[in-house]
Amino acid sequence: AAANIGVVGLAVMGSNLARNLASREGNTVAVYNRSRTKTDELVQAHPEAGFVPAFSYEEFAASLSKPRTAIIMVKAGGPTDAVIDELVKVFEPGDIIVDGGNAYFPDTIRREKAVRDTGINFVGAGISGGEEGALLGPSIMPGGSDESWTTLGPILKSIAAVAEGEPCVTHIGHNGAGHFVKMVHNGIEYADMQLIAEAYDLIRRGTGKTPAEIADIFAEWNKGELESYLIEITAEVLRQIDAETGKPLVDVILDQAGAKGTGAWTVQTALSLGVPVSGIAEATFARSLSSHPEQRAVASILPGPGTDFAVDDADAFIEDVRQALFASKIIAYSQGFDEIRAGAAEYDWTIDLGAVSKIWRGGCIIRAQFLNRIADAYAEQPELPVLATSPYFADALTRGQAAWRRVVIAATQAGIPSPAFSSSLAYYDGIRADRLPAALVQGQRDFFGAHTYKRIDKEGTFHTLWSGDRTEIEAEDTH
Ligand code: NBP
Repeated sequence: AAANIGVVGLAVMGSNLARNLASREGNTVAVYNRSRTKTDELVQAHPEAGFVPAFSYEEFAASLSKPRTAIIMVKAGGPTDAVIDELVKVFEPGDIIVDGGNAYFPDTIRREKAVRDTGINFVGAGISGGEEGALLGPSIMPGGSDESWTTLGPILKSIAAVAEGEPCVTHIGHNGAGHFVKMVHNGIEYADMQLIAEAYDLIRRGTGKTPAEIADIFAEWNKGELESYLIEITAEVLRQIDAETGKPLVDVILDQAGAKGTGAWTVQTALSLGVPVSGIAEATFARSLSSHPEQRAVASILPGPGTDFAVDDADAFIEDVRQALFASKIIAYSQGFDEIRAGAAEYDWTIDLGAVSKIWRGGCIIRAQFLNRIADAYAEQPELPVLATSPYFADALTRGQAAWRRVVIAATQAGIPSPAFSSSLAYYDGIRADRLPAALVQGQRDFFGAHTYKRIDKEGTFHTLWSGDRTEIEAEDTH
């Protein structure tokens, strides 16, 4: 037994994670892949890593010191179950199996329970940052038991990204908590990307600026409160010229956005938890809408407002868009953290929301300065019910709301879709409203389904005899 940690699955993520582990003081890394070639290639390409290759699960288990710790980095779903089944056969009680793939958190809850029954620890760990993150330092969101964190914590801390001196990893909570938080991270990523894309589209169509000129605007924004990895790479993408045509690359890329499903999971989960993550939902739907060329071709006959969109004062409009972007971003993150809070309550996890925002400051796709402000907000008020109402964010929304409204009005009048901007504003106006037309919805529900309603002026549950004499009676609560 020569290795203290092992990696199963040596495609791009697994091999980079194995190299990252091997580069840290004190680690010897055992590696195994279903098909032998990947193992041979990795070991030959990186002699400096001192990998201990294994060519069967038995050999892999024998090469690990106890308690054995192995990180699985294979395709999520069936392949993950297949590897767990094999590892359970060769591991012993007290050993630790970590799934670092993009598992759907209910699968992680199921697997954790099944593996725990054998006495082996199972940790579902969300890993963000793509290939580069895996190699140089990802943001890691591990779930699992406290016991497994004792062994695993120092190893994960050694390979995670570092932000302001702190490793971007924390024990999120039990069983599926880590993969749940990773899922919401990806959902927020969808919203952030869509908001940036809408800002770009509005500036381009409103001011006629070229992608390269807009790249300069984003580079400038990246020096202020919007500073983030996504803004930074947006500038790089917009500046890129296609070698073949000489055109901006963004103009030759097909405008159909793909998705691997984590945005949809975030929205589906939010729907079942009853959490309005409208920014993430609109971003996910915007990708779906873009990916139906047959529908878009047919619908192109539908008319727009019939006027050209050209703003009078380009600089003022660009500043309005910047403020609208920041305000909408606050709402998207506020909604995402709301989903984590609701998930924790539903699945009985204790999740420190401030710690979550801190481990997203480095290594992952949504890394940003902004996350420090979220950490501050939860440090001041751990039970904060709506993140957007914390003093810093409430102040930003107060300052930005007029610009935000102007941008949504301009987009609507010009016929430019801005689903994430406008739905975020609608959420803002909804959540702050003194009274909502939900009262009428309750009346309608009571009318056709006797679903009952509550009154503002007295306790109890009521029903109006709509098909009778329309008097009101006290009723059983049928919400
Ligand atoms: P892939 O998701 O492409 O999976 C390929 C790996 O799965 C190979 O090692 C393959 O072995 C192995 N595998 C399969 Br497929 N079926 C197997 C089975 N039945 N038994 C054993 N091994 C099996 O690799 P990836 O892109 O490196 O991603 C790994 C994980 O990390 C995924 O869950 C992914 O969602 C997650 N992730 C990826 C990124 C990213 O940027 N790519 C970021 C964050 C998380 P073989 O070589 O024998 O076919």
